[in-house]
Amino acid sequence: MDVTSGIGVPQETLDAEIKSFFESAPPLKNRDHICEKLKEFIDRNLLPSGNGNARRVVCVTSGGTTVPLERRCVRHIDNFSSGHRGAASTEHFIKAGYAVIFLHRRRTYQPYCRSLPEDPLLECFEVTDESNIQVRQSDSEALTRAITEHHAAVAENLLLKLPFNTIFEYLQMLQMIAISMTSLGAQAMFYLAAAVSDFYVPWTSMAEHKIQSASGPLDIRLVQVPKMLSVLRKVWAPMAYCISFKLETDTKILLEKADMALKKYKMHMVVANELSTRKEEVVVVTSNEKISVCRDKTQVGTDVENPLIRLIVERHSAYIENPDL
Ligand code: PAZ
Repeated sequence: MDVTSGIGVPQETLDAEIKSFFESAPPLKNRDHICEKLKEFIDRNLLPSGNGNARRVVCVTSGGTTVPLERRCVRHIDNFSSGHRGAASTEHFIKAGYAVIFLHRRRTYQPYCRSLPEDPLLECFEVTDESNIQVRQSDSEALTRAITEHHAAVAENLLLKLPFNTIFEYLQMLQMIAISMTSLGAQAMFYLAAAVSDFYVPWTSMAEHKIQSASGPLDIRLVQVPKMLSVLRKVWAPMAYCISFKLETDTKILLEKADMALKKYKMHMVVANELSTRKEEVVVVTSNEKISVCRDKTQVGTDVENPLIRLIVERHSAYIENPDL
């Protein structure tokens, strides 16, 4: 019998690739600290909230993973993702009553800071005559709102921010988060908006030192990153509501690819988006629908994540009521 993983690769091969990825990945430096923070965050949110139930917790992944070319990394392969989707979605999830584990690429967009200037420390403040520092009048409202909302989310245990850089860090942390969220059952959600590298250089075949240009043209063999979505669904977090994203630049293949991902990885929902219009429109693909979700262009300062998260919260509620549907 040909037992496949549902992604065209025999299950045994996939298991071996995943095992080898984790065994050969450089161990996370602060693993114990992350573990402790996760446990504390989940335990607090397991306590009954206002409605007598554990709070819903969503892991939002955000930004692009890097692929190091050297172990003592001087160069890496990167991608376009700014983390805007993840940061905006985190704010909307918190507003909807969720606690968010924000697994994000270091130095990408952060929740509550999207409307601030690029370098808020230098641009939002000015030095007064008395050599004191004060907030510029024009930035005062945005800064006050950002600080207040961020502090409230952290103080109420609704936001845990965990940064990553590399594909190795990202996948190890995703696994830790998924396993630590098991106790939440159907109250848990994964919203996988990060742009995850498809190819990488295995740690075992990676150069130790900076690659020298004197050696001539660079010839690197990139290996496919094992497809972790199916493991997330089947093994790490079988009860969680799982949403993945599909990005394409060719709109002709976008919906077909999203549909394939939905079926192959048994996602509950795939959000399809095209690179240049991703801030204006997305299409939510489920087993029996394709729903176009657009930013409300009649209002200033709105984003597409607002209606998108509203729809997702509705669907998650229905799933919690009946996970077998
Ligand atoms: O991070 P950002 O706001 O610039 O872009 C968001 C996005 C396009 C990375 C996200 O919506 C997405 O599609 N992520 C998955 C990409 C993929 O691997 O297909």
